[in-house]
Amino acid sequence: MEPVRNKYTMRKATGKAGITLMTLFLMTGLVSCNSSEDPNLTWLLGLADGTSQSTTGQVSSTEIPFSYNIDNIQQGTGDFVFETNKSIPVEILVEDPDGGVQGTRVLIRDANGERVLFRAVTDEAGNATGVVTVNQDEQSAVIEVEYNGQTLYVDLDITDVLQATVTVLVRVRADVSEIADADGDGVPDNEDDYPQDPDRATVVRVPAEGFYRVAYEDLYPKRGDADFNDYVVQVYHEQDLNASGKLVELRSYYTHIAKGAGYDHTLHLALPSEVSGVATVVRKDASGTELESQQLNISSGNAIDILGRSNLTISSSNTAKDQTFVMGHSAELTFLPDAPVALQTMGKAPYDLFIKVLNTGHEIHFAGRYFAEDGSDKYIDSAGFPWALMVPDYWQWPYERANIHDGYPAFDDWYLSAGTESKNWYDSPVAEFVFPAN
Ligand SMILES: [Ca+2]
Ligand SMILES: [Ca+2]
Repeated sequence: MEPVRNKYTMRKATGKAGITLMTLFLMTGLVSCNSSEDPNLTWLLGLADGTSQSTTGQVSSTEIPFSYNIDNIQQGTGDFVFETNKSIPVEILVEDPDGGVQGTRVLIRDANGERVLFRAVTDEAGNATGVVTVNQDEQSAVIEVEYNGQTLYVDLDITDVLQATVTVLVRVRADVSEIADADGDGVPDNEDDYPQDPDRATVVRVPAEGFYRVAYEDLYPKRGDADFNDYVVQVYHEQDLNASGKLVELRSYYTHIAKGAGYDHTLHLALPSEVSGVATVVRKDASGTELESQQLNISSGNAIDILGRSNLTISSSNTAKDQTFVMGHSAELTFLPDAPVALQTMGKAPYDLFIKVLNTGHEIHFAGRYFAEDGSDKYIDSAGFPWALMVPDYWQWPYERANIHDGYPAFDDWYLSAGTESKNWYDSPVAEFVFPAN
């Protein structure tokens, strides 16, 4: 198909219907939703006794003068659930002297400017709302606003931030321009990850590079021995977002990488109960040969089977000193929701990824998700420890008979400070205690 020239104009939110002939040009999208009613945001905010911090700035070094205001809700104490990543809801409002500006492209990159964390186009009120998922030790990000053919930059401090609201006030009125947009979704061809598909605009990878490693202790409800090598899997996600920034397809990739346990396990994923759709799981052996494919209708939080019995999905425990690392089986999940889903509704990767221990019949989930009637976390043990950890892909699990305290001396600083110190504890392993799995 030949690209067509579409007219677009950024439009005043306060304008009346007559001026409504706008078309947005979207770079890529992100969520548009009322965050105050969002259950996941409520959950996030409920975790902390947050405080607010406001930052303002004036910028006129570009040809387009603008000012900005950032309201951050900062993380308080008492909400530590052993998380090494964080998802930050971000709301951005772009205004000019006449009010909110529709059709402005908004992009958030990491501090290096290399990885796209979030992309959206402002809605009719001038708002773009989404979620940025980064490691806990990430301290800053950069917001880019495309305006009248120029890029406005705002630095965003995300240290300990639970939620950010950013208002960008541009002192010149929005222009009208033209874009080549073959599929007519409002995202220019050169920025559209799916230039021929009006239902998709952006691919966001989570994590932005590499994998997460997820490690489980399997003695639940008994305390574990803190070796975090009983069942280890690595995972990454690709989210397809439409032009308004909602999730239209999720692809998740799982590989079994260690089994330092006598017990056997299976791996499962539960999506939020309000999300429904069709899941397809393709399972492959260690050489990448397809073993089976399974399709399942998902609703009401019913779980998706990801990987089968752990004694059959890897040929080595990958936990002994004389072993060479081998990869286990893998699974590729494709989930097509019945309707586009706000990223805040989806929650934070790796979502509710859990194991079932076949020998005990127990499920093991991440902390922070399931609570007993007395309010206690079902997946924090009597010593205040979780049975599941998620870490970046260069984390190496302890050898058999070693534990995470030996392997990562800074781990104790991290959890004893409730996550405020040594946020990058996994960067400093002690080689004699950890399996060289890279
Ligand atoms: Ca397009
Ligand atoms: Ca498209």
